[in-house]
Amino acid sequence: MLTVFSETHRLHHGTELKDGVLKPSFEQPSRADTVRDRVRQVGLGDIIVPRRFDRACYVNAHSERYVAFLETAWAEWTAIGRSHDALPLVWPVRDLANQQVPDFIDGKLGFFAMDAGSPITRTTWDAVKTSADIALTGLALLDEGHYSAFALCRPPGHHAAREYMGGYCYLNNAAIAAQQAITQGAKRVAVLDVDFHHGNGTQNIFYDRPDVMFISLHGDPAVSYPYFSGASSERGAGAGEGFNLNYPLPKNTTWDHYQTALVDACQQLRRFAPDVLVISLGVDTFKDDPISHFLLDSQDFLGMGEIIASVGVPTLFVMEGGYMVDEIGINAVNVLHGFESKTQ
Ligand code: SP5
Ligand code: ZN
Repeated sequence: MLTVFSETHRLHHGTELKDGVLKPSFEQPSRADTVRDRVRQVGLGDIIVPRRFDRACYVNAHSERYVAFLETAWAEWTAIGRSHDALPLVWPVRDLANQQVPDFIDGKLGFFAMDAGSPITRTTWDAVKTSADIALTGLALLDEGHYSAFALCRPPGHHAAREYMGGYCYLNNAAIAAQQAITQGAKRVAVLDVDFHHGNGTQNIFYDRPDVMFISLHGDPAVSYPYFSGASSERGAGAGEGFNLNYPLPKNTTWDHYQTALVDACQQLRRFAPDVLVISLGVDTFKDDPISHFLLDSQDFLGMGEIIASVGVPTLFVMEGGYMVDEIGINAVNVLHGFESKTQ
């Protein structure tokens, strides 16, 4: 399996508001480098650099004004003399229903963000668009006849919705790739999200769409970030009803219980019969992950890849979360090895 990777990810590393304190983000550059090192060490396949794509490819999954915000936020932030990372500090919740985009940068940050977990630094946008290009390059490899590819994206994407960033995410790499597949003529595409956290952004982008199925397995929102989405009652809207499936799982979920849900999800995917499957591959379900509370061990990730292979369609793996940096390479590459063991 080919891996798509770029050193450009290192341009992004900021702070996040964590337990009431501003600290360096868990989403750190060593994550992607560790996964790249493991890909090399085990000889998964060649590692290639991404191609460049037009910004129109991002605007297919996001709104024009949101992409424009990401492009200009740093300039607007520094124009008033600020030099530290840009973070929002006020949000348009419930009764604060003014849907006008504010003119001032502090208002824009709140309007286009869901939390204080996605800092914008001077060079964030370069890393963000390269990350989306990595996913788009991975999709191009499938178009060119590869049965699978690994888009080693960083920053991750699945919390980024049509019009907001959050949870370390800016552009939704998996959603951009899924939408590109549709734009290029696929009739049905599915996104399966195995990151510990609910893929609220991907759900948001495809919620009313019958041509893109979204399935997520994640920590129960009653006790897990992002708290405000991921219930099993969220099943899609309008023509998209029934094409959004959530599997919230309890604290301390082990592989035994997890794999039952995953097998069920893959049965749903086979019934949908997508032309392409995109996997939002987070490995923060690992037992020692510092911000999550499932109990998968490294061997279990092999099983995860084997079960995903049972869907039997061309598959693009897109890197999402996973913060136990020592193990993130082993766990992510185990999924890819498990998948290949059932497809070659
Ligand atoms: C892509 C991805 O995995 N994003 C995750 C974003 C999570 N952000 C907030 C997590 C807060 C968890 N707090 C737990 C504290 C444990 N000490
Ligand atoms: Zn996550």
